[in-house]
This record gives sequence, structure tokens and C-alpha cells, in this order.
Amino acid sequence: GDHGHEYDVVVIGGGSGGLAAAKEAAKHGAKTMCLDFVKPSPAGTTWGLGGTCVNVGCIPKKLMHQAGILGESFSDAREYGWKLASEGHDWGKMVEQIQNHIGSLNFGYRTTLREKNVTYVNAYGRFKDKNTIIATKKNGQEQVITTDKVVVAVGGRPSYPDAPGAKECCITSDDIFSKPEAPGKTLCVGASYISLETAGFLTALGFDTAVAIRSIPLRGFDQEVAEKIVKYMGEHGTRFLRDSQPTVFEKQEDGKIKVTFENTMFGNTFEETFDTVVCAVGRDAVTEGLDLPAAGVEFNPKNGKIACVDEQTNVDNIYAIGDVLDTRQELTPVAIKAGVRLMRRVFADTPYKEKMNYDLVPTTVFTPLEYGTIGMSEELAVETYGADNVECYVSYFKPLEWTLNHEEHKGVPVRGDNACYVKLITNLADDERVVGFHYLGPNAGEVTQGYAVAMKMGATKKDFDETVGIHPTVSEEFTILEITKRSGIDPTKKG
Ligand code: FAD
Ligand code: NA7
Repeated sequence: GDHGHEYDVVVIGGGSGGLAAAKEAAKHGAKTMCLDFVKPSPAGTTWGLGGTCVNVGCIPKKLMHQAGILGESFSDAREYGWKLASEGHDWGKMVEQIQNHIGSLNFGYRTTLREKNVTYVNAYGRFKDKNTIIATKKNGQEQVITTDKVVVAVGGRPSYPDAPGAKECCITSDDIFSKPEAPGKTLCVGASYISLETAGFLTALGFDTAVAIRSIPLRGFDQEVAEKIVKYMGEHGTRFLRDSQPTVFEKQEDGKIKVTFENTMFGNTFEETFDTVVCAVGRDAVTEGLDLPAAGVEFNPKNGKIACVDEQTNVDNIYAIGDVLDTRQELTPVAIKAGVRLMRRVFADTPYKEKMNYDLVPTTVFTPLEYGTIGMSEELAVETYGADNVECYVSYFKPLEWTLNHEEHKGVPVRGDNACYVKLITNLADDERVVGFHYLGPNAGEVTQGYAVAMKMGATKKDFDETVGIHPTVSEEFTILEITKRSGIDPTKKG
């Protein structure tokens, strides 16, 4: 470019955010390079271009969740008259199918980058100074690149508990989706959404699955809904070890893993043996190898993440997007939108000022009973507006699709009358504006997405009431909400 550097922008990281940013930059004529390199997990797993979401995140996770849902729907199908003999589940076939799909996505990304004039190098990037990147290939070969601007989009990787044997004995979400052999009896450590989702699909696929929760499930999410998820999963076969923290992992001669737990309430210890242990105890940003200090970029020493204002680091020509950002949602569409808007602001010919807005980002937890949410938890609403100003409209319901199934599992209906739940939280001091949306039931992502538009537009309870439902659906529950928690009326549905 005219600034005397080889590139206008180097994007470090070819995941959700990095790929989107690189393509957008090139679209506006910027000479663009994208570096992507995957360091193998401690268990030795590695993968192709595309980052976490495509290879070891959203995509394989949702497909395995779907495998679980299909299994559970056998029970419904019989009641609809289908004569089905389940021959059990073939883990190897599922993994092969999913990995083939991912392989085709990896290939597609490479082709697209070439078509869009992005120079892609499969190399690990680190800073030499604020305008110089050293890219190291797998064979150790180094390339020094000068660039006007840099986008850091390196994402994160799973962390391990600080307990003896953890790295030697356990796997993480980096490994589970490509695991060739069936996991067998499995322990999921942690109460993150990743841990609960994994336990959910493993249980549905027929594996004896336990979850160790040391404090609360789904920290940060609405706790009333989180406990309903745990209850539903418990009734459908997942074993929850509450107040339990693994302290030692030992590989036995037969290959199984002996886990010592400590009860976090009473301090007593106990042991159990598993075929597989999946740790989902949080994720760390992978900025350690980047040598951020060489470029003068400040970061949070606790988690390696970078604090930004509108994706701009403290250094004028260096930006950051996606999971590496401090205090922002770790979600694929967040990384993509931030990356696209940033590059448009920086490189578009016609002035573009739109910034990424991190408020009211909808999300869904793909546990067996899915949880879609927008905005505040009840706890946060009360903390923010005061209990007197917070109104919670609630309703329990049973999807019509479930009503023919009267099967029971250990005395509990498989399709319970009051398993699904909605909660709409409004601010009485602001025209009953909707500040929290919570949906627990089937197809939560599909139900939640559209309501996010309404909330972005500032919808009030009256707007929800003015809206006519679509019958018969689960989503229509939100248009007929009447019972408030404050009223004390029992919102459960009878028979
Ligand atoms: P990433 O996608 O992680 O990409 C970063 C890339 O940079 C990686 O390929 C990495 O190897 C590479 N890299 C790192 N350091 C360097 C370096 N120095 N040089 C070169 N390359 C480097 N989000 C959702 O929206 N919906 C979901 O359902 C969902 N499910 C998830 C399930 C799981 C199990 C996990 C783990 C995550 C899930 N996420 C989900 C989160 C989503 O995957 C991330 O938010 C998203 O991938 C972040 O994108 P990113 O671009 O910031 O980083
Ligand atoms: P989170 O949200 O960072 O949660 C980590 C979970 O793991 C949480 O339940 C922790 O319990 C638990 N944890 C952490 N360390 C341990 C140890 N050593 N032993 C047992 N359990 C542990 O998880 P994710 O990284 O999966 O989520 C990433 C982001 O996506 C997150 O920011 C969400 O907003 C969305 P704790 O609650 O600390 O007791």
C-alpha cells in the first residue's frame, strides 16, 4: 500500500471473526492476509481452517444435539403410530458424517478466501512490533510480514482444572466431536453451557453421563431457568453431582479414569471411575503466544483477553474482535458482525459509521430442552431496576407435538405437562419495556431470534399483547402472557 508496508491488513486467526473481517477488508480493496494455525489440543486433536465454531464448536455441537433429539423423538413417533425398532446408536457413523461435513466447510473457506483475494497462510502469527508480524509454519519456517493494520482474532481454547492428572486424563470440547470411539460412561466437569450441552447429547445417545457442578449451573444465566434445565436433564437420565469439585484424575491400568471429588459444602471426598472425562470449565483467550507486549497492546493478565473500545485496542493500528475481546459475548455471530463492521469502517470508500452493538444479543443453550434468552436474567433486572419495578410474566406449557406421548421414565412423564416455561421480564418504571426474554422448550433458537428484533426496537409488554399469535405453536405463548409472579397465581397448567 501507499504506507510502505506489504499489506494493508493482516488478520491473525481464521475463525468466525477473522474470516469475516478478512473477506470484508479485501472487498473494499485492502491488500489482506489471513493467518490461521491450530495448535493440537493436549489430547492431540487438530483441525482445519474456520476456527472454533465450525470445527469444535457450534456446528458439530448442534449436529450431535440433533442426533440426541432424533433419538428422543422415537418415543414420540411410536405414539403417532410409527412402528420403529431402534437398533441403537452408531457413534462412529455419526462422527464420520459430522467430520465429513466439517471437511467440506474447511475446503470451502480456503476456496472463498482465494476467490476474494485474501492471502491465506497456515501459520502461527506473533508480533515483532506494531507493524510487523512473524508467521511460523508447521515446519518451523518463518516469514516476516509488514502491515499497516492488524486485526487480532485468535479466539480462545478450553481451560483445564488445576488438578493433578487433568491434562493427561481428560478431554475437552476440542476432542469430543472427532472422538473415533464411543465415549462410554462419561463425566462432564463444570456447569458452563458447553458442559450441560455435552452431557445432554451424550445422555440422549444412551451413555451413562454425569455432570459435576461445584457451585451453580449456568452462572450468568437466569437461575430459575437454569435449575429447570438441570431438573429436566436429571429426569431424562443425566446424573448431577451437585456441590462436587474433581480434585484428582488418575488413569488406571484398564484405561479408565478414577476421579476423586471433594464436596464443596461439607469437604468430604468420594471417588468414581469413568471411561471419558470432558472438562468444560471455561475458556482462555490464546494471546500468550502473540507477544502483545512487543506491539504495546494491553491485555487483561487474568484471562489474556483484550479490552477494546469499538474493537480498537490501545494501539492505533491494532484491532481485536471475537472471543479474544474482554467482557463481550463469546458467540459466532457477534464475532462476525463486529469483524465486518470494523473493516467497513476502516476500509470502505463511502464513509461507514455503524458500530457493533453488544446489547440485547440473543443466545440459545442447546440442552435437550433448549433455552433461548435475550437481555436480562431476573436477578440482573431486580439488581438494576429494583424488585418493585420488575414484573415477571410467566407461563408453563406443553407443546402440542408432545401431547400424544404418555410414556414415563422412572415414574416421571417423558413429556411433562409443565416442563416448558416462558418468562417475560418488564420494567414497570419504563412503560413496561421488555428487558428480559426467557424461553425453555423445543426450537428455542428459532423462537427467540425474531423476538430479538422486537426487543431491539424497544418493545413493551403492550406490543407483545398487540401481537396476534400463530396457532398452534410454542412461540404464541409470548403473545398471551397474563400471570405475573407478583400475583401469586399458580402458573402451572393442569392435565
Ligand atoms: P475462533 O473461531 O476460535 O478462531 C480463532 C482462530 O485463530 C482459530 O482457528 C485459532 O486456531 C487461530 N489462532 C489462534 N492463535 C493464532 C495465532 N497466533 N496465529 C494464527 N492463528 C491463530 N457460538 C454460537 O454463536 N453458537 C453456538 O451454539 C456456539 N456453540 C459453541 C460450542 C462450543 C463447544 C464452543 C467451544 C463454542 C461455541 N460457540 C458458539 C462459540 C463460538 O465458537 C465462538 O464464539 C467463535 O468461534 C469465536 O470466533 P473467533 O473468531 O473469535 O475465534
Ligand atoms: P464459563 O461460563 O466460563 O463457566 C465455566 C464453568 O466451569 C462454571 O460452571 C465454573 O463453575 C466451572 N469451573 C471453572 N473451574 C472449575 C474447576 N476447576 N472445577 C470445576 N468446575 C469449574 O464457561 P464457558 O467457557 O464454557 O463459557 C464461555 C462463555 O460463553 C461464557 O462467558 C458465557 O457467557 C458464554 P463456577 O461457576 O465458577 O463455580
